Amino acid sequence: MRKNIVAGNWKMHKTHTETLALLDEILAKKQDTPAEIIVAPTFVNLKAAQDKVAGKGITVAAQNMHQAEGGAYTGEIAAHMLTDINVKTVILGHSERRAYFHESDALLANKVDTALKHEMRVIFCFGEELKDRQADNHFNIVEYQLRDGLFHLEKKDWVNIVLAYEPVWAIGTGETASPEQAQEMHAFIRNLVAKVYGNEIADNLTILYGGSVKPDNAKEIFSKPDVDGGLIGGASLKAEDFLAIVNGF
Ligand code: G2H
Repeated sequence: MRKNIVAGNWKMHKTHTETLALLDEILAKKQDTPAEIIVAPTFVNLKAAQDKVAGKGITVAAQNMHQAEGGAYTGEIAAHMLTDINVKTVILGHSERRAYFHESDALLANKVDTALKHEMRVIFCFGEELKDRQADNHFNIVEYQLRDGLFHLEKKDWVNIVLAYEPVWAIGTGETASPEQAQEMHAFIRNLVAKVYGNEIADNLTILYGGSVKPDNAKEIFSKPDVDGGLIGGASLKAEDFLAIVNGF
């Protein structure tokens, strides 16, 4: 059965105090939902966040991790450091990591392997830039990102993969893909996975949409048959907005 997920990517926002306050508010106001709720605070706040929400129906994820097992990599975080504090979900390949930190598809394939080796779940982000869409090249770009980042995996690995399609032109810009554009790409992605891995894996795969999802557009986007939830940036920073999006299911 395919799972619905709403994940808040808090990016480089929220101090320790603010993180705990936001989680208190989310915990106090959240209603029953069929969707899994995930929040991804910054590294320094992961342990406190995990301790606060443990057993309360919210999953904590990391926004990134290093591909090595450990060692002399100043400023980096290894998978076992995350799992040691019970953080078992990691966002990889966000377009900001690809653009500002030069993360390539090959590097991301390594990171995915490391995460899976540590039995973590990966939220794998990808999506085309505006120039690609304008050149009508968006399906090709997405296909390459998936082939190079994920299609070396074995069938058994897919149980720990969640996809997040995030068209770069819609991230933090206020510009959202229309529900029809999101559905069109999500259906393309699911078909592609089905061609390579078979229908069962494709049907059970959760594919999130990300890029300026807000309370007023979430419900319509989530109503599309191949959109299984969202990865939310700006609108996940206020409990009220985030929960309104969660209630889109
Ligand atoms: C895309 C998204 C969350 P926003 O980056 O990953 O951010 O909702 O602010 O566009």
